[in-house]
Amino acid sequence: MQKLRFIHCADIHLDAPFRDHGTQKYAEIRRQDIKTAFLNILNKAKETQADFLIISGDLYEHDYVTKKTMDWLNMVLTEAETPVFIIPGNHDPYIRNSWYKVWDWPENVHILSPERPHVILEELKLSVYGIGFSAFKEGKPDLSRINPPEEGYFNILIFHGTLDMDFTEQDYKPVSSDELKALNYDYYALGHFHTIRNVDNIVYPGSPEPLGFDEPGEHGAFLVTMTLENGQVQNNSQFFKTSQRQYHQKYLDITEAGSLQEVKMRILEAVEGLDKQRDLVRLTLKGRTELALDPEEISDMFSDWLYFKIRNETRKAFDLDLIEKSPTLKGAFVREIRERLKSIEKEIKNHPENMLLKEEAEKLEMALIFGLEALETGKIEWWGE
Ligand SMILES: [Mn+2]
Repeated sequence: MQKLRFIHCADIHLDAPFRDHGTQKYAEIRRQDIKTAFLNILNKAKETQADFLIISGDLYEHDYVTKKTMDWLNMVLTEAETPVFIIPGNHDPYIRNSWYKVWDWPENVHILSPERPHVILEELKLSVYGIGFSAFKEGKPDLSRINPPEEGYFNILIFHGTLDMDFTEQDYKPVSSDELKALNYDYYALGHFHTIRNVDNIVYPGSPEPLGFDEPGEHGAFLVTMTLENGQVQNNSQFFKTSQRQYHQKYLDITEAGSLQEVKMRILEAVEGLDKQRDLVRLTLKGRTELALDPEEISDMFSDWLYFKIRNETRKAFDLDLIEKSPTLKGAFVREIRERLKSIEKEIKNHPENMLLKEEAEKLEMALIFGLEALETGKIEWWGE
């Protein structure tokens, strides 16, 4: 039985700008987080004595990465001592002035480029083929130029691009899982999606450090063990966490809140158990209210958090008495529902034990608000739990 152990990571995005918070200090802390997450990957490789490391594109941000960070990268990759396979992604494409072309990379690093997409490591019985980006945007890749798998070797394809998406969107190398599987490789080390996604042996590990509110949860990379027995390759993947922070996008419907104090209480409840340093929070207030809300003032309660932003997307409460009098569709709707509510309330008085009637009344009250919402905005949003 032959065995291989390697680490698969992608989408590190060294020196990502992190401009959304608006302060330089925050951006610096977060860029350091990315480096710490990457060091966690290298340490894991050392600890587990991994045979090699795969980085499936977007290692750094071409437009922002500094020489200082490249020096640091050079140092830590050299210290890793293990072979490292890298393909360029859409944020670090293989263009004319790419660091992949002009930089003197350590000897243990293999950049898989169009000139040299295929590397064999005889001592590991390993064959690696890589397809990265040579521009910031690229359409459908030509999979026919990929070498067929090498017999008697572990065959890994490294690829950066979108999988099983709408194929009319051609900007980021769209492929289907069926197309990849038809190549008969043993493991497909993908990059581009920043949250974990896998279809059998086609794997996106996600970004080791999450980069925005659309990347919730814990992030990390995969430690993969491949075994070859009786001509069959088996993969075993273990996720390990590397991320320093966690993004939380929250919505709070404050329609029922009677005072600013209550709104503040509800916000505190919504973030209970979260950590000021570890958890980054964006909370959006929703619903209908007459309260005067100042998001900045409420945010001040959380000024000691690394990132806590409140957005106010509440709308003015409905004035039902006024709408009822108007000769519009909304007026007719309110009159109709209120009429039905009145007759149900009468019945409830006569049959106070009948729970179905009470449920019906609650439904009508909700229909009144949702119906008006739909008539006014053309859609219904639901932020309840
Ligand atoms: Mn990326």
